[in-house]
Amino acid sequence: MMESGLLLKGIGSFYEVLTESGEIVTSKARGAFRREGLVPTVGDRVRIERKEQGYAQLCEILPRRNLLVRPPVANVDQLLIVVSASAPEPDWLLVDRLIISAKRMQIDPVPVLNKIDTADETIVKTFLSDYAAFPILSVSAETGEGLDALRARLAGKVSCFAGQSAVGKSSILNALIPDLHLETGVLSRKTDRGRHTTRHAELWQYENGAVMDTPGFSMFETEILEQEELDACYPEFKNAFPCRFPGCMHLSEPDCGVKPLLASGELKQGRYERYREIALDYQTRRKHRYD
Ligand SMILES: Nc1nc2c(ncn2[C@@H]2O[C@H](COP(=O)(O)OP(=O)(O)OP(=O)(O)O)[C@@H](O)[C@H]2O)c(=O)[nH]1
Ligand SMILES: [Mg+2]
Ligand SMILES: [Zn+2]
Repeated sequence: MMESGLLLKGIGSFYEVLTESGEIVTSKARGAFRREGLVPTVGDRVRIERKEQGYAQLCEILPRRNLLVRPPVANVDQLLIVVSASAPEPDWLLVDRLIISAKRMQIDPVPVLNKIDTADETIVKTFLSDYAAFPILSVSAETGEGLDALRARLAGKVSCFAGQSAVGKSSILNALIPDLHLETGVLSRKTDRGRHTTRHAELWQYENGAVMDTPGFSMFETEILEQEELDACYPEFKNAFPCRFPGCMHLSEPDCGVKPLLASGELKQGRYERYREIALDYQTRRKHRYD
């Protein structure tokens, strides 16, 4: 009997598959995958067949809607981009770059402000204003504030947590899943490095979906973007009147449709300043593309 499931974790050539009936079944990959150059990946939607001797075979990998390389995970629905309301000071440029990486892979970016129990007023203001065009959340892993809304947002989806080190990604997951016991805090990280702990990709089933932690400064690389592709990563640009010049970089060109959005408040100054930096960076990379 064939069953569908979600690949949560790989251990050698065995894979833990969460079936539709909610059971976790250890399955062995069919030998043919290797010959076909297919690697079963965490997040894969798969078909398994249970065998007599109490084990199951992973028979088929269903087509993927996206595939991240670092960490290796497939079919991600949303990227929770965590920033801290106190320390460490937010790296807003990293947030904006993560948003772009997510959008390029058809992943919904969800900026999450953690540590609101120790909030710095300026950080909170910047977060709420700069990311108003996104489905933002404010939480505290410490007090539990806002976690119900986060739980609702995670339901039924495959979600990845990303962001700077020490913003509280693992702490949030521990608060959501009581028996998870992920290592948190600076000390545990030092120990990790000393022991050369390999952190592998693993999904945890959660609220009819699944979640994944990623360590430190995980960054998803993006290919070089054309200006129009970059434009599409900024929901704030949606109501911009078309610019006079096609491929307008919205820097200081005449009759630019993006610049007026600053006056109307649809585009925030901070987002725009970081946009300029990112746009110029892509321009440089486009110029040197064939070097
Ligand atoms: N006050 C407060 N401290 C928090 C909160 N969430 C996490 N922390 C603390 O922040 C520190 C870092 O938390 P982690 O969960 O390890 O951060 P991380 O994002 O997983 O860090 P990396 O694994 O290094 O990427 C720990 O000392 C936590 O106790 C919170 O909501 N409020
Ligand atoms: Mg962590
Ligand atoms: Zn323009």
